[in-house]
Amino acid sequence: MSDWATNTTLERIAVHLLGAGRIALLTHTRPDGDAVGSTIAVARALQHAGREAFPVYTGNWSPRFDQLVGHTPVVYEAPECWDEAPLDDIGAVLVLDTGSWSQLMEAHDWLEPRHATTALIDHHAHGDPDVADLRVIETSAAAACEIVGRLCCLIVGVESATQLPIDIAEPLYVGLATDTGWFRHSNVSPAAFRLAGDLLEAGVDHERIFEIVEQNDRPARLALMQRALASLEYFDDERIAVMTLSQEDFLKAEADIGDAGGFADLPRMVGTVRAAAVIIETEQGTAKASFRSKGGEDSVDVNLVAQQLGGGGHKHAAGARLPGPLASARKSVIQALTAQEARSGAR
Ligand SMILES: [Mn+2]
Repeated sequence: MSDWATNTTLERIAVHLLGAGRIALLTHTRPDGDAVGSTIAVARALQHAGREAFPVYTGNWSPRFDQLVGHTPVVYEAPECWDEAPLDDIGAVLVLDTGSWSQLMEAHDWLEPRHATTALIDHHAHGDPDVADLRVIETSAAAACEIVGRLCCLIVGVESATQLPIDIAEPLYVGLATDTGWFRHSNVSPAAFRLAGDLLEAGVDHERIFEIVEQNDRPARLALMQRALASLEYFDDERIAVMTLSQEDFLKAEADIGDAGGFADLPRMVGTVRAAAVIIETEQGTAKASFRSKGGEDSVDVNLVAQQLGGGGHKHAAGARLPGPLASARKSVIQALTAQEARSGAR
């Protein structure tokens, strides 16, 4: 939609939140590091300012973020939670790291009538403006946490992120680090490194955070990765790489969907590969595709590929949900990817 753009300031969002008694923080379903980091950081900033705020998480929860959440009160969504305390008495809502109804499905009926008291902060190129009346959207931000860092400074009342309390600096660092692939992806920018530096100055222990978030997997994750790699196929002179994971793969690896994060990054280590996809069969028999691509002149815009398939995201990282069965989803993905690769010039 055309009015997917900033229409307010972070200062006004801070005033809006501080003026509310209790604040719910929503993010996209199956929250990742940026989703968890940004919501936990704002929850703690508001608590520092004497307000009651808590994140609400929907969809599969990844236990690797348990330590990050710590003792901060959060709501793990259940169908009945929307009618009960603490969600029955909310003065303001902040949606972070998404603005798409498709990623807020579980919250939709609760959230839609609250749009006038809802604010959103996002860094994605597309979204639904009717999710929130107050919007700050910065597509140049490497992570939602990059924008949220400034909001936290306003809420806590400090000049710079170097002065943020450590319990706010840590989750911000997790969001920034994970959304940039630990400062490897194309979204790495001077601003991202400046914030990272500020957060380290605030006391963040990089090695500890890395170990908690990235070196904390179950053996099931490697077993699932083995199966994903075994399924790897190349197309278009090894420019396109596609992997699939069926429900049987999850069963045999004794893994669940939370163990499959980041697999689409793996084929990019091959020199010829310009874009990669991993397609996962869901429990419902539908499919979920994740896309990644490399930069450069012949870069494949996987946001366009995902959009063609009803999804979206960023130029180098995007996703889409497809109807099943897995084999037909795989066919659609290969078709869309190779067509986009052919359009991407420099061939
Ligand atoms: Mn993000």
